[in-house]
Parts: sequence; C-alpha cells; structure tokens
Amino acid sequence: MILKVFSAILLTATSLSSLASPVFNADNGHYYELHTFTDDWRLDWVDAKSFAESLTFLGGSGYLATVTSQNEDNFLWDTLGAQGSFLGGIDTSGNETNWQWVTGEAFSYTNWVTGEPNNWQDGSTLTPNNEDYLMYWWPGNNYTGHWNDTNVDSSFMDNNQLTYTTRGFVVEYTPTATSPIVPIPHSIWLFASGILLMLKRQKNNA
Ligand SMILES: [Ca+2]
Ligand SMILES: [Ca+2]
Ligand SMILES: [Ca+2]
Repeated sequence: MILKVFSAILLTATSLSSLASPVFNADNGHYYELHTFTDDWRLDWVDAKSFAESLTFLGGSGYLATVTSQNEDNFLWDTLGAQGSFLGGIDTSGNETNWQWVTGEAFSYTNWVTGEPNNWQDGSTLTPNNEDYLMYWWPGNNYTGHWNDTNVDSSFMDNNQLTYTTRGFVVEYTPTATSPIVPIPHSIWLFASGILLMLKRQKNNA
C-alpha cells in the first residue's frame, strides 16, 4: 500500500519537474515563458490570451506579456528569444489610435518596426482579418527586436499557401509569493522509494 502511494508520488514529481520553468527577469521581478506552436497546436491571439490567463505561477495569474520598458523589451528578445511571438497588445480602435495592454498598463513605451503598425492588407484576399494584434517581428535588417501589428491568427496567403507569421506567444507572471517552489529532485524520490522497498523486504523476511 505504502509502496503504491510512493509510486504515485514519484510519478507526480516526475511529470511536474518535466515542465519548463518560467524565466526570471531580475529587473522587474516578473517571470516569462515562451509557448511555441507545433504542427498540431496553434492558437490565435484571443485564445492565446485565454490560455495565458488560465495559468498561474507563484501565486500570480499568467497574461500575455506586456512590454512596458526598454529593459523588459531587451529581456524578452535577447534572453527569452521571443522573436515571432504574440505579445499582449491589441488595437481596440482598429485604426491605430487605441493600442492597449491586456493588463491595462499604460501603452506609452513602444518599439515598432519602422513603418509599423501598418494594417497590412487589412480585409484583402491575402489576410481577411485586420492587423490589430501585437507580435515581435523576426530578426533582420531594421526588424530585429521590434514590433509588428498582425491579424488575429497572423495568417496570410503566400503563393496560395496558408502561412503564419507567429510561432508562439509569451506568458508573463507577476508573482505574489516570495520564493520559488523548488521541485524535489528525482534522486531523493528514488532514494526514498528504495528505502521503503528495502524495509518492506525486511518485514517480509522477518
Ligand atoms: Ca510586463
Ligand atoms: Ca489596426
Ligand atoms: Ca503590420
């Protein structure tokens, strides 16, 4: 019985610690994690927002990342490697006059690619949805580290091929707990279950 319980705990510990840990930004005390789309898993900006808000870490709810300073911007691009990811900005006006962060923080710091936001091909046959959602652009001349407005799922037709400009999204956490929860190393669980096994054998032999 005890062994069964320990096996269950061991299994739980293994699956918990296989999750990627959010990355800490010492400048503002926030944590960030990159979620990358696959061939089988892709979300539009609205669903990515809901997904982010369903997550918690250290007592704080997740949200699509808000980039409110040069430091945070540099951290996301350089340390997290967030190029090509959705961010938590939305143009609620549809005409570039009311960009907002999902958290309600002031949309005062900006870092657009020159010429963006540009509502590229809004409503055309290439991109039926309007460009009202924020993403990091990809590295390149004048693009590196900068922002682009894209449509809700970042899709467009490229030579008759459905193509997406985003490869994922960034979740940010503002922790309310003071210290990270340190996962118990596998070796300790293995050691504990080994001891229990040994005790059981001794009892059976007695
Ligand atoms: Ca932020
Ligand atoms: Ca727009
Ligand atoms: Ca654009």
